Amino acid sequence: MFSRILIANRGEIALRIIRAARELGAETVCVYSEADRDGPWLEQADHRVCIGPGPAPESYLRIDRIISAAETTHADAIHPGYGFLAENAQFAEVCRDCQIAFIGPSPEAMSLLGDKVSCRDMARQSGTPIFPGSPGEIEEEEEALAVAEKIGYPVIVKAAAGGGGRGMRIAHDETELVAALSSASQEAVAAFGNGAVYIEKFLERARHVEVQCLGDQHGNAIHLYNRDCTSQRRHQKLIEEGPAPGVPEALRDEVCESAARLIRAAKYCGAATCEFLMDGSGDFYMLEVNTRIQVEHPVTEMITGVDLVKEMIRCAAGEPLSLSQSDISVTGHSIECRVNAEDPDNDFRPQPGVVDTFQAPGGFGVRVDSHVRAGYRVPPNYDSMIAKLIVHGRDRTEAIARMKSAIDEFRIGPIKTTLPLHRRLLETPQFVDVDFDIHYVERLLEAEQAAAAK
Ligand code: MV4
Repeated sequence: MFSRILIANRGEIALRIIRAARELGAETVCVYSEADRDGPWLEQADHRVCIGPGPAPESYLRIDRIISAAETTHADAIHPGYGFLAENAQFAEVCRDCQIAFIGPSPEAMSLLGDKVSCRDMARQSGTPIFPGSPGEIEEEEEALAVAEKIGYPVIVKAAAGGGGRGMRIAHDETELVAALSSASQEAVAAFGNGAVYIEKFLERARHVEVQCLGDQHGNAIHLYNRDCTSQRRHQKLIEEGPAPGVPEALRDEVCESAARLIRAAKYCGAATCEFLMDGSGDFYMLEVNTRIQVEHPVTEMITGVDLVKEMIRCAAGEPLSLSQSDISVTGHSIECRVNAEDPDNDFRPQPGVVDTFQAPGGFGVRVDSHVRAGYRVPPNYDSMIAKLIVHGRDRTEAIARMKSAIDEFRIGPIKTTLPLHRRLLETPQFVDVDFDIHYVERLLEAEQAAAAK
């Protein structure tokens, strides 16, 4: 096991990693920016190193400063958390060159799955369902037109290096496709320095279902079932739950096993998530693979009892997975609400500033992952998530009731949060009846605004 783990992140995930490291007997080093000087999680770390000013490009994204901090504190491993450098293959490579273990996949596995064209190719070979589309990168306009003719419009042009909704264009006919190819490619060059694009059949209404996987350095890979993340706005997830409701068990197992095969084929070490869209007839199509621990990982921990962060640390240390596939089963249902310091009634305007009141709910089946306490100042520099409220129940009905009760118990002020929106979403017939798609939150917000304007 590692003796000292440097955490190249902040906030709730830094605290989550500290807890896992402690249980494994490893010390922790937190790097932090000047804006995070008073971060409550820093008190829980064994060591702290300031790595620069508040803006992330001058601190949490500075590979050189993070490596220096690891070297001066004699850390033997780095956990990147999510965001920042978590999916940066160059960072993973620099760690390896400096003989510091990167708690995550090898740079090769990260690049292979991070490039959507090579990932799609591997998925095809592993029997993971994907959208009909171009066999690889589109080289010529004629090829794109021929593929679109074959699969039928609408199609979506995506950047091979894209993700989270960037570098995508929808085309309904030939004219739109020609325009989409060049604009998607140009945007991809500007954003990722890689203009490669591919084409898929575009699915209008869908649910977002993802599969949690774990792999080790000994060729083992398992899945830990799925989560539904359909409740989102502008590619920001709001509510996640697991297991994904309304997926027949046989189909669920088939898709989850195909995801595990893909992770195994990539010789993947650590936690990975295979994202899928599910259409109205229950068919699945893989979108992309996230090569990091995800915000919503507690949902899976609650329904499987597996500590995903401890598992990824052990795997990076060369230990085999502590579980085989037959050890994994689902118990009950879990829901997570992301509590953001944003005003949902004011176009989600960020709410930086001091949190005077922070009284977290508790009780049976309630978990709060948060770095916040009363008196904490939310800095304006980073993403606005201040807490994750996670519940577990015997079934989905109990989990929804428990979440509503926990939201009512949660007191945060004077800043506005997304809690009231969560409370409303949990009562919509769309959510209750699992009759939703990736656009329902945005449609609901528009309807609410229209009603308020009258
Ligand atoms: C799609 C799609 C429909 N058809 N691909 C958005 C982010 C990136 N992960 C892929 N995305 C999509 N890909 C095909 N072939 C619709 C989306 C999409 C979406 C996917 C998941 C969650 C929210 C979304 C919101 C808008 C569009």
